[in-house]
Amino acid sequence: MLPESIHRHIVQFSRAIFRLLRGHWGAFVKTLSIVIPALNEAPNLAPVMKTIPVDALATAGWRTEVVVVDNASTDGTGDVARELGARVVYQPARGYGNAYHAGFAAATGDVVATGDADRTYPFDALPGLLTTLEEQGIEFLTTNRLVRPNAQAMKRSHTVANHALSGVSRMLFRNGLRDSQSGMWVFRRYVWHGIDVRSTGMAFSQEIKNAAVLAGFHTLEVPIEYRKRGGEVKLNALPDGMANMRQLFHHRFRRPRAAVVQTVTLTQSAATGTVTASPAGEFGTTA
Ligand SMILES: Nc1nc2c(ncn2[C@@H]2O[C@H](COP(=O)(O)OP(=O)(O)O)[C@@H](O)[C@H]2O)c(=O)[nH]1
Ligand SMILES: [Mg+2]
Repeated sequence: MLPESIHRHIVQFSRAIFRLLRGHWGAFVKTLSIVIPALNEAPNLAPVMKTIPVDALATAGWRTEVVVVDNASTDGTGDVARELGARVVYQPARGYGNAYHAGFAAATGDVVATGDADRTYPFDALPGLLTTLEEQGIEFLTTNRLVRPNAQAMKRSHTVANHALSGVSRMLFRNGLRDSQSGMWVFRRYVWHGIDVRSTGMAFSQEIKNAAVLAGFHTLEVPIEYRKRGGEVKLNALPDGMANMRQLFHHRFRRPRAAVVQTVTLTQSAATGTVTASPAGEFGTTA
């Protein structure tokens, strides 16, 4: 693991380069990793992949890779994703946060974009979101689903819970964000190396936003379209909601880490080419 000072210098160096080149990106090949966590989402993957506007992104100068994190699915999610042309990372430890820790370790793009594998998030909006990121010099862009036109897409109880969690988040972190639980973010990859995110489950979503704000990255929230989910919800509303509430207070009052540690190693099988994440479920044990 890199010592904290070196780690900090790498993040600061990346930010300096980013600022220097701002406005000149058009002259370079820009690389984007779209990271999608998937637990038993096989039937949703083809429609999801179809909404990724690879050609429009290429026209805008982005070379795109899609990384699907198969979170120990039992319905062939990994195979389906591979057939559809995604890079597949196998994460044996279940959990939304575990999936992202593995996916971010595998991502190679300068910019990372995320979203669920359940047809709810508008990947077709990515060209516009990336333009906002570039033109406004944003380092961490998050999205707001809790706008009137999306009212039908989310269960009423989930909307109420999302507003409650977002209100507490705003109070504790002064982050001004309306939707603390949105799973669509677009950010410069160096941000991931400059923040301390420990959640292995659903709280990962709020934690990454709050950690980016705490670390002083230039953050913006923009409204997006949110669509009805295909297939079965993986979220356990009540326990996940309670766990998220606990995480908010723990995060706000915990002692900052001496080092930013994200300990996922990826191994590739020579025989099958499968990339597997390990260890999993435990982050930051060496601080
Ligand atoms: N809840 C949950 N989702 C997971 C897990 N691993 C991967 N995922 C994926 O993470 C995304 C979020 O789950 P979802 O049920 O859509 O939660 P919601 O969007 O908050 O209602 C989906 O694409 C899931 O397939 C896991 O262990 N738990
Ligand atoms: Mg979802």
